[in-house]
Amino acid sequence: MGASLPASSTLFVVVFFFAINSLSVFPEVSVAKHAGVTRHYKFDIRLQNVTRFCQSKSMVTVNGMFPGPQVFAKEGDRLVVKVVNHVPNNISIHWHGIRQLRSGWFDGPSYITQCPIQTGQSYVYNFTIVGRKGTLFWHAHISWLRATVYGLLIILPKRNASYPFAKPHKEVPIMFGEWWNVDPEAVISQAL
Ligand SMILES: [Cu+2]
Repeated sequence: MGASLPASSTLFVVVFFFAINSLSVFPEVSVAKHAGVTRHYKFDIRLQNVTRFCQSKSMVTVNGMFPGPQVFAKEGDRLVVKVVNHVPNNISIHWHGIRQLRSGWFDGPSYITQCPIQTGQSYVYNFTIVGRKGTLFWHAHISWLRATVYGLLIILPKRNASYPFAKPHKEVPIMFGEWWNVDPEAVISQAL
């Protein structure tokens, strides 16, 4: 990268608004035998030019979005996420906070539960959400790609199940992240 190191980073807050009862946010679903449904997502890992704080740079993203797309499910649903790697870096995606019961190979950490997804390759994560509800997140789990590759994983209560508190009129997820003026991968390479 042409920019000088070390990087200056700026903390910023991303706030998303969405109506909890808006079914339009849900992706196409297919009915499964178990209580939940199967929800399909596609993550295209690709480079995208992003501008924040008057600085522009090319970064690794999911579907060209920074932060990445929100994933919605209900407790008991199955998530099927096809990840296609279009960038030079190896990558994997960790589903942070999900209990991988008999599906450990879909947990996501590169070189721990799976080989990373190589350039031009794809991998399908396929797991059921058990014993979790609330706002979790997903992120890249190799080197420092997690600096730009992350997004929310919002798990609503099962159908006909209640919230563990009064049902909110509206939810406002807040995600914290950092902005790096240079490529974090270049920073870690220099540090190593
Ligand atoms: Cu994680």
